[in-house]
Amino acid sequence: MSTLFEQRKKQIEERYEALISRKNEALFSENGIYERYVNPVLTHAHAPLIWRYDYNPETNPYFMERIGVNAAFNPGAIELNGKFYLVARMEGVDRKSFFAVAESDSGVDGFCLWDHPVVMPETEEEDTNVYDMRLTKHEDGWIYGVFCTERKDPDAAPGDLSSAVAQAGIARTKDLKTWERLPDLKTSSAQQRNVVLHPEFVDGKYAFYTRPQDGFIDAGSGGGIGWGLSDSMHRAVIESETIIDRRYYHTIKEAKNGQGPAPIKTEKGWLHIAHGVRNTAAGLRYVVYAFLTDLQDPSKLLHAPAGHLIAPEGEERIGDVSNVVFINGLIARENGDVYLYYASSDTRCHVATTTVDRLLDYVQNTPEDPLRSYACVQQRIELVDRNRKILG
Ligand code: M1P
Repeated sequence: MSTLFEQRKKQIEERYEALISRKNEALFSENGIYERYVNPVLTHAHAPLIWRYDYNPETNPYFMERIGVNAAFNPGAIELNGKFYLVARMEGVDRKSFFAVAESDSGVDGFCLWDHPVVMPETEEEDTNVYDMRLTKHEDGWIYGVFCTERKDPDAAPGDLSSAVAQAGIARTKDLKTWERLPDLKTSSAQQRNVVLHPEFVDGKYAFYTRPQDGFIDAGSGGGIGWGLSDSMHRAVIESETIIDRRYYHTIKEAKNGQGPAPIKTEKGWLHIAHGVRNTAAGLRYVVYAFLTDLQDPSKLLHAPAGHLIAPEGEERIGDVSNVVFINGLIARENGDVYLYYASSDTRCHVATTTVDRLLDYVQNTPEDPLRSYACVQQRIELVDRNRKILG
């Protein structure tokens, strides 16, 4: 007769197998810009069973989960030798985030996490929490991972166990297995999150997208997505930070915004995917948007379509931090295909597929935000009238 241990082990293994082998399917795209998919590509349930269960019947007679996983979200992404890799933010039930690599052949399903999570070395200042890695294949030959390192605010009042300081941690690798930690980025901002390394040298220097902010949550005087150059990655320092994509009153990015993954180089310019945040009665709402900057000067904004590219829909709207879509990973293939890896509500990872051509059409031909209701109406009437001429 089988024991409870054996019964549960069998059930759990069968369910896991069904999850990781299920095929994904593109949904019809109403907007024509990208296709969403039926299933998320990575969830907490994708965490390998050997991460979670003690397989020894002596010490785990009920085959209970011993170290649970709460969420899998905000993945960095990279293509290596034709395979799709996500470096996901895995969050244990203990609330700590860590990185883990998942690989897939198709990019839309079959993502399997490696047996061991990433061992991210620390600097002399320990990290309390690390998350949201942006991967950049730099022309210097390294793959850099720039991520948020969060530590308790040393100036927090006694009894305040929430205030934190966010800074940009930096590590590099050649294979996603062994990571060399470099010193954190230094800027004049009190806090930094959503820092991303540009893939090419600019004026012979390393170039970073930054997001200066006054507080851990509030951007405060931080005006938007910043840009700065550093002589080195061994001790990366940005002396002067300029804002390249501003926050604006009454837009999808009025509260804050942040660069997503490293931008895609196209013949029309650098194609950026970012996130914007606004305040609502139900709390902050995070959406994904896009913009284009100049090929020679990546800090010069060329086109900025109004509004969001991706907003939370259906089950995406619900999770640990609801009403959020966030992006820090994409894969742009040689053939022009683009895989946007976004996460919903700080809970799960999804993919949306498109092409460089479709995204360029979107950023170049979608009107900019005219910033006033009256002007929005004029913009729409102009479209209606043009269509009326065509349709009669
Ligand atoms: O909870 C939503 C997001 O909040 C932060 O993003 P930002 O710095 O723009 O506010 C990050 O902690 C991100 O991980 C999270 O998804």
